[in-house]
Amino acid sequence: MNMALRGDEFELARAFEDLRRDGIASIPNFLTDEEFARMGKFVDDAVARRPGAYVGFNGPAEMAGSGLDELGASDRLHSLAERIYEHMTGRPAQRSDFYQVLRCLSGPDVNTHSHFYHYDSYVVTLLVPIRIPTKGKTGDFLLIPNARRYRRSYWRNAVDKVLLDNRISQRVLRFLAERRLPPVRRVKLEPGRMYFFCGYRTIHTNEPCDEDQLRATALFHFANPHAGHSRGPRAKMA
Ligand SMILES: O=C(O)CCC(=O)C(=O)O
Ligand SMILES: [Fe+2]
Repeated sequence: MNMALRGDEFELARAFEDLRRDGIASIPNFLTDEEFARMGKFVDDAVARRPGAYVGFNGPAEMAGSGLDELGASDRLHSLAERIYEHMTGRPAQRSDFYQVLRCLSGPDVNTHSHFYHYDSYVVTLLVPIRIPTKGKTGDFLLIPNARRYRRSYWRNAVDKVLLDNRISQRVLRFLAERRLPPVRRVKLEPGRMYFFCGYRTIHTNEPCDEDQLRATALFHFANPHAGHSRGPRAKMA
């Protein structure tokens, strides 16, 4: 077992139980208070520079100095993602870079960047909530866990995406979510926790928060099974 993970081992075993039951799990206190404060400050500063707009960051260079760049390069996070990958797929993980995103929602753009139900192209999705509103619409995370299997071919995977990325599917899922009907599940995210789920197999998205609030999440996507193929110009999410 990787040394970097030893302290997290107990939490991980428990989290795998949650994952089996709920399709998503989280590890508490994954970040130190200092790490978390630094990420929060980076987000607050970025949003203050562009008030009322959606602010997005792609890749570690764009979030240099936030601590998220260091986290994405750390052995600890790679070990965690690899363990989760092996648990989910039953196959040995290969070391590869994360596809790293930081999403800061506030202002009128909150609706444009919410309720977009999708599968990620990557097997493991790690989600770190940095700022989550505590009042009004809290921007909950919505999911239908493990709605599809792993696809052998890129094209079969692309068909799943087309079947989901159209007006009818999107409206049906939104209708269900807004009425709190199954199979859509809802998670109130808690800052400080590290959430994970199988982004490749799970239909997921976020609800909007109120326009005068801020909802910021960092995503670390790990292991793209169809890595040889370009993501294409229409890819809106990982
Ligand atoms: O911000 C969130 O809660 C989810 C974002 C997401 O699924 C993605 O960026 O792929
Ligand atoms: Fe996603």
